[in-house]
Amino acid sequence: MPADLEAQRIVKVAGAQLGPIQRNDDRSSVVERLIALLRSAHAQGAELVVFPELALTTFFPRWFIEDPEEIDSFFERSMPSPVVQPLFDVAKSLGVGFALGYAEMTADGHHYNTTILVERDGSVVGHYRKVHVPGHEEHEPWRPFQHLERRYFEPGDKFETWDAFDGLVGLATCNDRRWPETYRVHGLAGCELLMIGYNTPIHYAPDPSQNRLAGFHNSLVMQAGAYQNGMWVVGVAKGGVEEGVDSLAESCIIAPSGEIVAQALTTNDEVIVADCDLNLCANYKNTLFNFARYRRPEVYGAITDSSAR
Ligand code: CDT
Repeated sequence: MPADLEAQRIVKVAGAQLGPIQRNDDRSSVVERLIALLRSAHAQGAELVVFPELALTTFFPRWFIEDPEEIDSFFERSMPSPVVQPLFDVAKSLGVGFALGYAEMTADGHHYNTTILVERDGSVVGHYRKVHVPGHEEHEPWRPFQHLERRYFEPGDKFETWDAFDGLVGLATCNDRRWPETYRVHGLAGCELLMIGYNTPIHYAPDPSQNRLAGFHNSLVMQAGAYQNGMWVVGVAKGGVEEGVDSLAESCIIAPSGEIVAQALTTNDEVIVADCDLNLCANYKNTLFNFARYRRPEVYGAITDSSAR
């Protein structure tokens, strides 16, 4: 159908970047910040607000914590948990949907780095559990700070694309954005809008020569992923200096052309918005990146299998 005869599908999306959350900041004060960001996004016309990864607490994997109770204190046993309920209530009353990253502890004791997606009417669209869990499992005292995600979180086992917000949408989390498979799996499912929260320390201890490239790599991977799959990508940081660790901000909204159409200017709490025209995805999905017509899975399917050499 010619584009001008199609129903318009323009979703105004906000990226709600967070500045640092210090360890002593109590969770209700963080929820107040989230609500203020959501209200500001709504005042700018947004109907979907994307919050960062692990948006309720400081980024606790930077510490080696031995006491299981202390570790579990960073996790939510239900969502909404009582302290987060006001965010759900305000969002529903304003008719605004949102994606919120948090540490999830299931009833049977599993731990995940999870994001929940909530529709404008307050219904839960789905949960996503981070697939690519970076960092290390054991205490490595040589580092200036730890990255113990692999100690505290189990990996999730699937990407999903949901019918929501007038289109096909998906979630990914931080390190996932560096992996082309994240975008391609969503792209193959027709995803039109991928939401990604992140916490990215600028110092990368295993190879500090990468430090100066933190911002470059951030936009490189998300812009390429958007373009090569004809989808909108919304990348939202928790940035700034948190417990002495400087983290990348630079939240941005990227069009299916690969162009950045909105970008945060600060390292603090900040809202960015863009009109995401979901019909624009077809310009790419039906031309250069018409997967059905041009992909050659019979040639390279095998090299995506880790058993292949
Ligand atoms: N949170 C997260 O996944 N951060 C990683 C840091 C690099 S791996 C130690 C990232 O990919 O941004």
